[in-house]
Amino acid sequence: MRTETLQNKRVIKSKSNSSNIKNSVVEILPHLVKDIKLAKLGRDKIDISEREMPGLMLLRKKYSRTKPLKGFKLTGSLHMTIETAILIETLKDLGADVRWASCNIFSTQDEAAAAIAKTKTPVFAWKGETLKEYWDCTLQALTFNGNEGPNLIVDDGGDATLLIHKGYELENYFNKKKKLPKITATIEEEIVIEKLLRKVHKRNPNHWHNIVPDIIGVSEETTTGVARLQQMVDDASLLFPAFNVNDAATKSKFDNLYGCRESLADGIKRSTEIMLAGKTVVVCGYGDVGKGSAQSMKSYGCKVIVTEIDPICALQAAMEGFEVRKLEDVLERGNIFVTTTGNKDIITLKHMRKMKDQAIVCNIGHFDNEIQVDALNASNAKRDTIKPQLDRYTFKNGKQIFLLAEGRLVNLGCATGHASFVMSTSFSNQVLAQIFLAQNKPATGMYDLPRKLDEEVARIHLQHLDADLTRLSKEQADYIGVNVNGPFKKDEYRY
Ligand code: NAD
Ligand code: RBV
Repeated sequence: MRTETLQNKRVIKSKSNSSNIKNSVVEILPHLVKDIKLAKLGRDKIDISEREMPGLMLLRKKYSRTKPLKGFKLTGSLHMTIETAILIETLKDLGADVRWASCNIFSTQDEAAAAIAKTKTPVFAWKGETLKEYWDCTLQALTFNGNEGPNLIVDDGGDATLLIHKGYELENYFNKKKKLPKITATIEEEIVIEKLLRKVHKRNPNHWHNIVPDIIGVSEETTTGVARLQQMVDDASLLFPAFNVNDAATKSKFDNLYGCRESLADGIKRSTEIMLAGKTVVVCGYGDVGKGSAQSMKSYGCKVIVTEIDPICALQAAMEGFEVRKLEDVLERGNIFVTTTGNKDIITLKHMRKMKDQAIVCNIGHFDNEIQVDALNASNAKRDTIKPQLDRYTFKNGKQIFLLAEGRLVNLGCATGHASFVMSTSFSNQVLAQIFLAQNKPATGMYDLPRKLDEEVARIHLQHLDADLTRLSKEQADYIGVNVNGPFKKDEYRY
């Protein structure tokens, strides 16, 4: 019923009908967005943000004539924000045939999606999707002409890649056993995926085997997505090449760090309007995102406590002056708790029960399983939704805590994610990765951006900040054993 109402509002049905495409696995739709009338607002914001994305604009200038992505069908599964709209238009400018979905149910900026839909690019995303809608949108983005797949994928967190691999696995099972396995999953999202794959199987029992041979590769945006890919490389289950965008220095050492340094506070403040100065903030994890988050909170005048499992990161935190503690020992001290680990069950129901009254709990890692939200919802705590993405839970003893964005990444769920400039560095790497895949069609495996290109991305963005770079003399270059034009560091250098 809910889907019906939402669809009536959102869907602009095309004249074409799924029944006229043989073995179509989706209904043929031009797009699914919240409100196409938001397109003008989206376009205005895109125009403004383009000025802050010099990397993408330069790549357009450099490649829009030669069109290295021409003839390639490209699926994106990445937060449908204003920055992503500019990435999409860059990929289109380079010749790609693009379809897009968001990689999170709360991260779409509806005005950005509308502006993209208005250009007749099939985009399937709105803020506040259900899990079923989310996976239907992912399938829509992955399906060209009713039953074809993409050649190239831009993934963030690996959901598009996961759907393909799960679908392929299910077909393998069916081909071997001549029947589909029973759904044994207990997690809601896994059940949704299993049901969707069975629907696809009914429509076309060979769909995923048909599309996989045409996939040239995926470029992955984030730490957690890369970890998922690495596991597939390790167990030899990866079906196509993968490009690790996250570990480009101009991605993780900027977006994860400086991006979160600004967008974490944005998410917390837009949602709760809390005064940060003087509060005690517990940051779980001190990797790139944790470092940015801790620095951010410190700069507002918060007392910051860090939890870590890695002694190197813990030592870094301690030497930055942060108190390093176990979460169990600071539950009654923290006013705000932020998870940044990419790991699961960091904040458990037991932890939340012990927190002080009015504590704020949020996550900025990619997935929502860092906080035990399901257990909290299943507990006897009473949930009041104050507004979308802000819930207050009252425990039996009267103590209350606030949960932001239902445990999903707070900067994109409660605000609009990172600012455009830092996304320009990330997305320049995405575009370079896509060109690399299209031009080289490498063998299955994981690939990194050459350091030289990483330096190029940085160079473009330096100009925008009016920074003057010093040039090495030939003698100096020879003395430290590098080329005057770079690369300036060895591949192992960590920045
Ligand atoms: P990272 O690997 O650099 O850092 C994660 C840190 O968490 C590590 O230092 C690890 O030792 C620590 N950790 C793991 N388990 C822990 C535990 N039980 N307790 C305490 N610490 C623990 O990863 P990253 O690049 O900082 O990314 C972290 C997460 O944020 C990932 O899911 C990533 O995809 C996501 N991310 C989100 C955004 C955003 O805009 N919201 C931006 C970039 C990355
Ligand atoms: N991220 N995207 C945005 N404004 O579009 N903000 C953050 C945006 C990405 C970021 O690159 C990170 O790795 C990923 O979201 C986590 O899902």
